[in-house]
Amino acid sequence: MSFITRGFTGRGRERDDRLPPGQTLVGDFPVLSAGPTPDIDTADWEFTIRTESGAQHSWNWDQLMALPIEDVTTDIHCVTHWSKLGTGWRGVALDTLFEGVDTDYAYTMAHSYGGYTTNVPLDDLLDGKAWIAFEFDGEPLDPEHGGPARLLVPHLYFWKSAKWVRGLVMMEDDEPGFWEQNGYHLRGDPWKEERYW
Ligand SMILES: Nc1nc2c(c(=O)[nH]1)N[C@H]1C(S)=C(S)[C@@H](COP(=O)(O)O)O[C@H]1N2
Ligand SMILES: [Mo]
Repeated sequence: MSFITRGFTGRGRERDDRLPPGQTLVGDFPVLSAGPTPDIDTADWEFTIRTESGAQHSWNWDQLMALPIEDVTTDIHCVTHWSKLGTGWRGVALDTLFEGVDTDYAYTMAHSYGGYTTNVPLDDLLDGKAWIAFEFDGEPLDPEHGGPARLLVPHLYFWKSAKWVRGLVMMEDDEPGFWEQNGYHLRGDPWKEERYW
């Protein structure tokens, strides 16, 4: 029986089935930023969804805080092969923000303070799959991790989770954002290892 016991207790060799292919667990929270960390006061913060009609739906910080707030526990996966399991966030679901938005376009471009962009299909933002997150681990989101608020789209590689997010522009066609123009996959599903294209 000893070989069976060893098989079940040899944790070093076991692969957590929450870990997508090619990923490795980390305990810390690496910072990956393509540029400097912008300094954004919540008093100046605004988030805007712009549609094909030219309509702009905007929320300032107080308006965001007045919306239904959700606690989210989720795994995150960076294309550079690190994953964290069971991370805790607090934010507002994109479903809530899109409630009053009328659009026929199926794609979005997320824009950040500082100029970062990333494209995300609208389907990947709705049905409880994405949030504007402003707390991590029970604390206000660190500026280096995207504070005061970032997009959180945990079922896609983490480059889709735009830090310092300031808005979404609806797009008729899928167009590449910053990393996608530099070779990252247009969608980025970690379970299909959609890393590069
Ligand atoms: N605005 C902005 N958002 C960004 C990035 C960035 O450089 N700028 N990097 C992306 C990448 S590649 C990753 S892996 C995650 C890293 O988030 P973290 O620094 O909180 O770990 O943020 C994503 N969002
Ligand atoms: Mo990344």
